[in-house]
Amino acid sequence: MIKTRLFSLISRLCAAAAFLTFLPGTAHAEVENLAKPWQLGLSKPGSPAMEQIVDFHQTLLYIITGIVIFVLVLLLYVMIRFNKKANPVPSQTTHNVALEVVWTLVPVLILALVVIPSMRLLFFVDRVEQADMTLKVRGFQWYWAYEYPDNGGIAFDAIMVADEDLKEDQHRLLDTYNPVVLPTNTTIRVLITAEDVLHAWAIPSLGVKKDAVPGQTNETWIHIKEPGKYYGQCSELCGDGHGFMPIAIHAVTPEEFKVWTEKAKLEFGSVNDNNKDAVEFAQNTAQTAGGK
Ligand SMILES: [Cu+2]
Repeated sequence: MIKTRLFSLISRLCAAAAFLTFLPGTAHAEVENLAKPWQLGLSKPGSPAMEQIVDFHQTLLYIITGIVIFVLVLLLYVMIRFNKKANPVPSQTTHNVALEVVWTLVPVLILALVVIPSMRLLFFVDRVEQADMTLKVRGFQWYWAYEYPDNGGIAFDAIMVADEDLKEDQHRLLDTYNPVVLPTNTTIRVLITAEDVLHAWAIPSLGVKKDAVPGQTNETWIHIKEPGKYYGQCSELCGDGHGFMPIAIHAVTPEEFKVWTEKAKLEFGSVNDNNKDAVEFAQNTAQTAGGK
Protein backbone atom coordinates (compact mmCIF):
# COMPACT_ATOMS: atom_id res chain seq x y z
CA MET A 1 0.00 0.00 0.00
CA ILE A 2 2.74 2.42 1.05
CA LYS A 3 4.81 1.35 -1.94
CA THR A 4 1.97 2.03 -4.39
CA ARG A 5 1.27 5.42 -2.84
CA LEU A 6 4.94 6.30 -2.86
CA PHE A 7 5.23 5.24 -6.46
CA SER A 8 2.25 7.36 -7.49
CA LEU A 9 3.66 10.35 -5.56
CA ILE A 10 7.04 9.98 -7.25
CA SER A 11 5.49 9.64 -10.69
CA ARG A 12 3.34 12.73 -10.02
CA LEU A 13 6.45 14.68 -8.97
CA CYS A 14 8.21 13.53 -12.14
CA ALA A 15 5.29 14.67 -14.27
CA ALA A 16 5.31 18.07 -12.53
CA ALA A 17 9.07 18.41 -13.05
CA ALA A 18 8.73 17.50 -16.73
CA PHE A 19 5.88 20.01 -17.14
CA LEU A 20 7.87 22.80 -15.47
CA THR A 21 10.94 22.18 -17.62
CA PHE A 22 8.89 22.61 -20.78
CA LEU A 23 7.13 25.72 -19.52
CA PRO A 24 9.70 28.43 -20.35
CA GLY A 25 9.65 27.58 -24.07
CA THR A 26 5.91 28.07 -24.36
CA ALA A 27 5.22 30.70 -21.69
CA HIS A 28 5.28 33.78 -23.94
CA ALA A 29 5.07 34.02 -27.69
CA GLU A 30 6.05 37.64 -28.31
CA VAL A 31 9.71 38.29 -28.93
CA GLU A 32 10.55 40.59 -26.09
CA ASN A 33 13.18 38.87 -24.08
CA LEU A 34 13.27 39.98 -20.50
CA ALA A 35 12.52 38.32 -17.18
CA LYS A 36 8.80 38.25 -16.37
CA PRO A 37 7.24 38.23 -12.89
CA TRP A 38 6.84 34.64 -11.69
CA GLN A 39 8.80 33.33 -14.65
CA LEU A 40 10.15 29.83 -14.24
CA GLY A 41 13.17 28.48 -16.02
CA LEU A 42 15.63 30.15 -18.35
CA SER A 43 14.98 32.90 -20.88
CA LYS A 44 13.42 32.00 -24.20
CA PRO A 45 16.42 31.30 -26.45
CA GLY A 46 17.01 33.93 -29.14
CA SER A 47 20.27 32.53 -30.53
CA PRO A 48 21.78 29.12 -31.37
CA ALA A 49 24.12 29.48 -28.38
CA MET A 50 21.23 29.94 -25.93
CA GLU A 51 19.27 27.11 -27.59
CA GLN A 52 22.13 24.73 -26.90
CA ILE A 53 22.61 26.08 -23.38
CA VAL A 54 18.93 25.46 -22.63
CA ASP A 55 19.10 21.95 -24.15
CA PHE A 56 22.16 21.12 -22.08
CA HIS A 57 20.49 22.50 -18.96
CA GLN A 58 17.43 20.29 -19.58
CA THR A 59 19.59 17.21 -20.14
CA LEU A 60 21.42 17.86 -16.87
CA LEU A 61 18.10 18.42 -15.12
CA TYR A 62 16.86 14.97 -16.22
CA ILE A 63 20.11 13.34 -15.05
CA ILE A 64 20.02 15.16 -11.71
CA THR A 65 16.34 14.32 -11.20
CA GLY A 66 17.11 10.65 -11.86
CA ILE A 67 19.97 10.66 -9.33
CA VAL A 68 17.91 12.46 -6.68
CA ILE A 69 15.02 10.02 -7.07
CA PHE A 70 17.39 7.02 -6.94
CA VAL A 71 19.05 8.26 -3.73
CA LEU A 72 15.67 9.13 -2.20
CA VAL A 73 14.32 5.64 -2.91
CA LEU A 74 17.45 4.07 -1.37
CA LEU A 75 17.12 6.22 1.74
CA LEU A 76 13.45 5.42 2.15
CA TYR A 77 14.17 1.72 1.66
CA VAL A 78 16.84 1.80 4.36
CA MET A 79 14.55 3.70 6.73
CA ILE A 80 11.67 1.27 6.27
CA ARG A 81 13.45 -2.05 5.84
CA PHE A 82 16.33 -1.60 8.32
CA ASN A 83 14.89 0.37 11.20
CA LYS A 84 15.16 -1.06 14.74
CA LYS A 85 11.72 -2.58 14.66
CA ALA A 86 11.90 -4.24 11.23
CA ASN A 87 15.49 -5.42 11.60
CA PRO A 88 16.40 -5.84 15.29
CA VAL A 89 19.61 -7.82 14.65
CA PRO A 90 21.79 -5.82 12.21
CA SER A 91 24.26 -7.49 9.86
CA GLN A 92 27.97 -7.05 10.71
CA THR A 93 29.11 -6.70 7.07
CA THR A 94 31.57 -3.81 6.57
CA HIS A 95 33.02 -4.26 3.07
CA ASN A 96 31.73 -5.28 -0.31
CA VAL A 97 34.35 -4.88 -3.03
CA ALA A 98 31.96 -5.29 -5.96
CA LEU A 99 29.53 -2.71 -4.57
CA GLU A 100 32.32 -0.24 -3.77
CA VAL A 101 33.72 -0.52 -7.31
CA VAL A 102 30.25 0.07 -8.76
CA TRP A 103 29.44 3.12 -6.61
CA THR A 104 32.78 4.68 -7.54
CA LEU A 105 32.68 3.89 -11.24
CA VAL A 106 29.06 4.77 -11.99
CA PRO A 107 29.35 8.43 -10.83
CA VAL A 108 32.68 8.74 -12.71
CA LEU A 109 31.01 7.42 -15.86
CA ILE A 110 28.08 9.84 -15.47
CA LEU A 111 30.52 12.77 -15.09
CA ALA A 112 32.56 11.60 -18.08
CA LEU A 113 29.40 11.48 -20.17
CA VAL A 114 28.41 15.01 -19.08
CA VAL A 115 31.87 16.39 -19.89
CA ILE A 116 31.55 15.63 -23.61
CA PRO A 117 28.51 17.84 -24.42
CA SER A 118 29.72 20.39 -21.85
CA MET A 119 33.10 20.93 -23.55
CA ARG A 120 31.50 20.89 -27.01
CA LEU A 121 29.14 23.67 -25.89
CA LEU A 122 31.95 25.69 -24.28
CA PHE A 123 33.88 25.72 -27.56
CA PHE A 124 30.73 26.47 -29.55
CA VAL A 125 29.85 29.61 -27.57
CA ASP A 126 33.47 30.76 -27.29
CA ARG A 127 34.10 32.41 -30.65
CA VAL A 128 33.34 32.18 -34.38
CA GLU A 129 35.75 31.76 -37.26
CA GLN A 130 33.67 33.65 -39.79
CA ALA A 131 31.65 36.67 -38.73
CA ASP A 132 29.55 38.92 -40.97
CA MET A 133 30.14 42.01 -38.86
CA THR A 134 31.73 43.20 -35.64
CA LEU A 135 30.28 45.08 -32.69
CA LYS A 136 32.63 46.74 -30.24
CA VAL A 137 31.40 47.11 -26.69
CA ARG A 138 33.10 49.22 -24.02
CA GLY A 139 32.01 49.39 -20.40
CA PHE A 140 32.12 52.66 -18.48
CA GLN A 141 30.98 53.68 -14.99
CA TRP A 142 28.00 53.50 -15.67
CA TYR A 143 26.96 52.95 -19.25
CA TRP A 144 27.97 51.03 -22.33
CA ALA A 145 29.51 52.54 -25.45
CA TYR A 146 29.11 50.82 -28.82
CA GLU A 147 30.95 50.97 -32.12
CA TYR A 148 30.15 49.44 -35.50
CA PRO A 149 33.55 49.30 -37.27
CA ASP A 150 32.11 47.48 -40.33
CA ASN A 151 29.22 49.90 -40.77
CA GLY A 152 30.97 53.20 -41.20
CA GLY A 153 32.25 53.28 -37.62
CA ILE A 154 28.96 54.39 -36.07
CA ALA A 155 29.55 55.06 -32.39
CA PHE A 156 27.25 56.01 -29.54
CA ASP A 157 26.74 55.68 -25.80
CA ALA A 158 23.80 53.78 -24.37
CA ILE A 159 22.54 55.55 -21.26
CA MET A 160 19.68 54.13 -19.20
CA VAL A 161 16.32 55.83 -19.74
CA ALA A 162 15.42 57.93 -16.68
CA ASP A 163 12.13 57.04 -14.97
CA GLU A 164 10.45 60.28 -16.06
CA ASP A 165 11.36 59.68 -19.72
CA LEU A 166 10.03 56.12 -19.94
CA LYS A 167 7.71 55.52 -22.88
CA GLU A 168 4.90 52.98 -22.75
CA ASP A 169 6.81 50.15 -24.45
CA GLN A 170 9.96 50.74 -22.42
CA HIS A 171 11.02 48.95 -19.27
CA ARG A 172 12.39 50.62 -16.16
CA LEU A 173 16.07 49.84 -15.52
CA LEU A 174 16.31 47.97 -18.83
CA ASP A 175 15.87 50.39 -21.73
CA THR A 176 18.51 52.82 -22.95
CA TYR A 177 18.03 56.07 -24.90
CA ASN A 178 19.97 54.51 -27.77
CA PRO A 179 19.33 50.78 -28.16
CA VAL A 180 21.93 48.58 -29.83
CA VAL A 181 20.38 47.97 -33.24
CA LEU A 182 21.56 44.69 -34.75
CA PRO A 183 20.54 42.64 -37.80
CA THR A 184 18.89 39.22 -37.46
CA ASN A 185 20.32 36.12 -39.17
CA THR A 186 23.78 37.65 -39.14
CA THR A 187 26.78 36.27 -37.32
CA ILE A 188 28.06 39.12 -35.21
CA ARG A 189 31.45 39.08 -33.54
CA VAL A 190 31.35 41.02 -30.28
CA LEU A 191 34.57 42.51 -28.90
CA ILE A 192 34.21 43.55 -25.27
CA THR A 193 36.42 45.70 -23.11
CA ALA A 194 36.14 48.25 -20.29
CA GLU A 195 37.62 51.69 -19.80
CA ASP A 196 37.60 51.97 -16.02
CA VAL A 197 36.70 48.94 -13.89
CA LEU A 198 35.47 45.39 -14.52
CA HIS A 199 32.00 45.13 -16.06
CA ALA A 200 30.28 42.21 -17.80
CA TRP A 201 28.14 42.34 -20.92
CA ALA A 202 25.33 39.84 -20.38
CA ILE A 203 22.15 39.10 -22.34
CA PRO A 204 20.47 35.97 -20.94
CA SER A 205 18.23 35.24 -23.94
CA LEU A 206 21.23 35.30 -26.31
CA GLY A 207 23.36 33.14 -24.03
CA VAL A 208 26.04 35.81 -23.63
CA LYS A 209 27.88 36.79 -20.49
CA LYS A 210 31.38 38.08 -21.05
CA ASP A 211 33.61 40.06 -18.72
CA ALA A 212 34.61 43.54 -19.83
CA VAL A 213 38.18 43.93 -18.57
CA PRO A 214 40.19 47.17 -18.77
CA GLY A 215 43.21 46.72 -21.01
CA GLN A 216 41.96 43.46 -22.50
CA THR A 217 39.62 42.62 -25.35
CA ASN A 218 37.35 39.63 -24.85
CA GLU A 219 35.55 38.06 -27.76
CA THR A 220 32.22 36.34 -28.15
CA TRP A 221 29.55 36.12 -30.83
CA ILE A 222 25.82 36.32 -31.28
CA HIS A 223 23.42 35.28 -34.00
CA ILE A 224 19.94 36.63 -33.38
CA LYS A 225 17.18 34.61 -34.98
CA GLU A 226 14.10 36.77 -34.70
CA PRO A 227 13.50 40.51 -34.75
CA GLY A 228 12.60 41.87 -31.34
CA LYS A 229 13.97 43.31 -28.15
CA TYR A 230 16.59 41.55 -26.09
CA TYR A 231 17.53 42.86 -22.68
CA GLY A 232 20.53 42.40 -20.46
CA GLN A 233 22.39 44.04 -17.60
CA CYS A 234 25.92 44.57 -16.41
CA SER A 235 26.79 41.39 -14.55
CA GLU A 236 29.96 42.32 -12.70
CA LEU A 237 29.66 44.50 -9.62
CA CYS A 238 31.23 47.72 -10.88
CA GLY A 239 30.25 50.44 -8.42
CA ASP A 240 27.13 52.16 -7.20
CA GLY A 241 25.69 52.58 -10.70
CA HIS A 242 26.07 48.86 -11.46
CA GLY A 243 22.33 48.31 -11.60
CA PHE A 244 21.83 51.27 -13.93
CA MET A 245 23.78 50.32 -17.04
CA PRO A 246 21.40 48.01 -18.91
CA ILE A 247 21.81 46.55 -22.37
CA ALA A 248 18.89 46.94 -24.76
CA ILE A 249 19.27 45.24 -28.14
CA HIS A 250 16.80 45.96 -30.89
CA ALA A 251 17.08 43.23 -33.52
CA VAL A 252 15.78 44.15 -36.98
CA THR A 253 15.92 42.51 -40.41
CA PRO A 254 19.18 43.02 -42.37
CA GLU A 255 17.34 45.42 -44.74
CA GLU A 256 16.04 47.54 -41.87
CA PHE A 257 19.51 47.45 -40.32
CA LYS A 258 21.02 48.90 -43.51
CA VAL A 259 18.52 51.75 -43.45
CA TRP A 260 19.29 52.31 -39.75
CA THR A 261 23.06 52.49 -40.36
CA GLU A 262 22.56 55.29 -42.89
CA LYS A 263 20.40 57.21 -40.45
CA ALA A 264 22.69 56.46 -37.49
CA LYS A 265 25.76 57.76 -39.32
CA LEU A 266 24.07 61.13 -39.60
CA GLU A 267 22.66 61.06 -36.10
CA PHE A 268 25.66 59.79 -34.13
CA GLY A 269 28.62 60.43 -36.41
CA SER A 270 31.33 57.83 -36.55
CA VAL A 271 34.55 57.05 -34.75
CA ASN A 272 36.27 57.41 -38.11
CA ASP A 273 35.34 61.10 -38.20
CA ASN A 274 36.24 61.47 -34.56
CA ASN A 275 39.58 59.81 -35.17
CA LYS A 276 40.29 62.20 -38.03
CA ASP A 277 39.55 65.13 -35.74
CA ALA A 278 41.61 63.60 -32.97
CA VAL A 279 44.60 63.01 -35.25
CA GLU A 280 44.38 66.58 -36.59
CA PHE A 281 44.08 67.91 -33.07
CA ALA A 282 47.07 65.86 -31.90
CA GLN A 283 49.16 67.01 -34.85
CA ASN A 284 48.29 70.65 -34.29
CA THR A 285 48.94 70.37 -30.57
CA ALA A 286 52.30 68.72 -31.20
CA GLN A 287 53.25 71.48 -33.59
CA THR A 288 52.24 74.19 -31.15
CA ALA A 289 54.01 72.42 -28.33
CA GLY A 290 57.12 72.12 -30.45
CA GLY A 291 57.14 75.89 -30.88
CA LYS A 292 56.67 75.79 -34.67
CU1 LIG B 1 29.19 47.59 -14.94
